[in-house]
Amino acid sequence: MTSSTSNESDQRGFVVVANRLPIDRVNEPDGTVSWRRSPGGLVTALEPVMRRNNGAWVGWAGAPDIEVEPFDDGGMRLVPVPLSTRELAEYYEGFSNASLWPLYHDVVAPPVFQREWWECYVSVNRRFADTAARIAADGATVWVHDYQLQLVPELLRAQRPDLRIGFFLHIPFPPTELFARLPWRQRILRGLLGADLVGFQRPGAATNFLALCRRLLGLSTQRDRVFLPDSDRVVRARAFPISIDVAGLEQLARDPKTEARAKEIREEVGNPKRILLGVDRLDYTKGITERIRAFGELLDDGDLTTDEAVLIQLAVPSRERVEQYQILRDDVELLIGRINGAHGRIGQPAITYLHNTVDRAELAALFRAADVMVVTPLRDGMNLVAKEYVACRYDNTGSLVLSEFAGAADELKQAILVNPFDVDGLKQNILHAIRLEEREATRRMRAMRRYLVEHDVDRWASACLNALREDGDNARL
Ligand code: ADQ
Repeated sequence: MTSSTSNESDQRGFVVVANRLPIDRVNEPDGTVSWRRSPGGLVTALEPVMRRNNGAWVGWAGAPDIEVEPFDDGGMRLVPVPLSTRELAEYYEGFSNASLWPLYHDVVAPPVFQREWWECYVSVNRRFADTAARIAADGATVWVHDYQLQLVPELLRAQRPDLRIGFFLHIPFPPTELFARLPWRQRILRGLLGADLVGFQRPGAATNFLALCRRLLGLSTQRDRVFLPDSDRVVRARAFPISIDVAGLEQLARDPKTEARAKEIREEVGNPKRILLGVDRLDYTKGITERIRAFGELLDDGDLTTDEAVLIQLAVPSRERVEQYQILRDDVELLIGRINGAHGRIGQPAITYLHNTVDRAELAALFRAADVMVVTPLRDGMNLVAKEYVACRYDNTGSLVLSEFAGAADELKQAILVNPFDVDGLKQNILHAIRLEEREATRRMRAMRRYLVEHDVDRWASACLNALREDGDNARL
């Protein structure tokens, strides 16, 4: 990793702008500072494109109140955007995660609107746009990511009309009646319309966006196009469902060390007939309490015993300073405590719960150990965990219980689809998955795997970038 200050020659032809850099700044116990690569899917997907195009990544370095000079890492230029403690509280925890996040996820928690948070969101978005404008070469492609940066496309275009700008939203885009609650609704739409191409996870999200452009901005649209008469531009809005590094994960799953660890996990939880698994960020959109309640009721009703099935629930700590997340953690832990108190035995809890991050190898071993993967979000842009489970089931075994409110349900059609708001239905379907005939489980898994192998994250990135390139050729009216 080399460090140097930014100058004219550092300009790049391909720039990714995201809230976080693909690496984290870590304070080591001995007082030194190091950088750790975060193994996220986005980095994996973009790495080849980054290398080919000598790309740059603009994002926050993960620690407040520090200024870090741009530096090179593995063929990528990393350009940190500083955030103060106050900005972290107002732009990130406030407007992004307490206003937009719940609003965009069907208000499964009530969104909070505060004018100071909005002001801070605007000024931080401006800083990201200014940084991208400095680093982008003439005519460069700039790809902006996610709900934290929805104003960046417009702010960037105002300074750099020569750029080709794409935007991708990783979370759902809400229906018109919900989006209309947002006090700054027109500003957000105009922010997004600064892009040439706005990408969503599901076709329904693109439809919502097009309807809002008509209704709130009075713009005319035709199929996936929005016409902007003032600037003579056309913006396209389309779905590009994101995916994972299927081959890489499958390779890890096939590793004999992974299989040995999977066997060990089965023994550690008492060798039940079936292991159920939940893996999520600890977030109220993921339907964790609904899933655990359903499992607990199956035990209470006597429909299930812990000899037949136990649940392993992994929950990555998330947004721990936001109040809703603290409440959720208490609810989940209370519920698990009650169920384990009633149904666990010494050395064999009904639910094994980890509030922790695990590495990729351990995650793959868990996916290999699990007979039934239970993915029950109340609303989710895509849900990569569902795809990761399928990628690891190379022997076509195992069942996936999947919420119809996850984007992944559009593609993984042979999953056992559930409505997580319907506790009885959820219980029946979990039981159905546990007792599914092997032939039927194999038929479903084979079909899902066939689809997934064809639709991996490379294909997603190429589809987005090719569409953006095409748009560049006919963006003018
Ligand atoms: P997230 O809401 O974070 O992503 P998801 O798509 O499920 O949700 O991705 C979570 C990632 O974290 C997965 O790769 C998973 O393996 C990993 N993970 C979860 N628990 C873990 C643990 N305990 N230890 C280690 N890793 C863990 C947002 C949107 C989604 C969308 C993605 C990508 O909310 O809908 O699919 O972006 O666009």
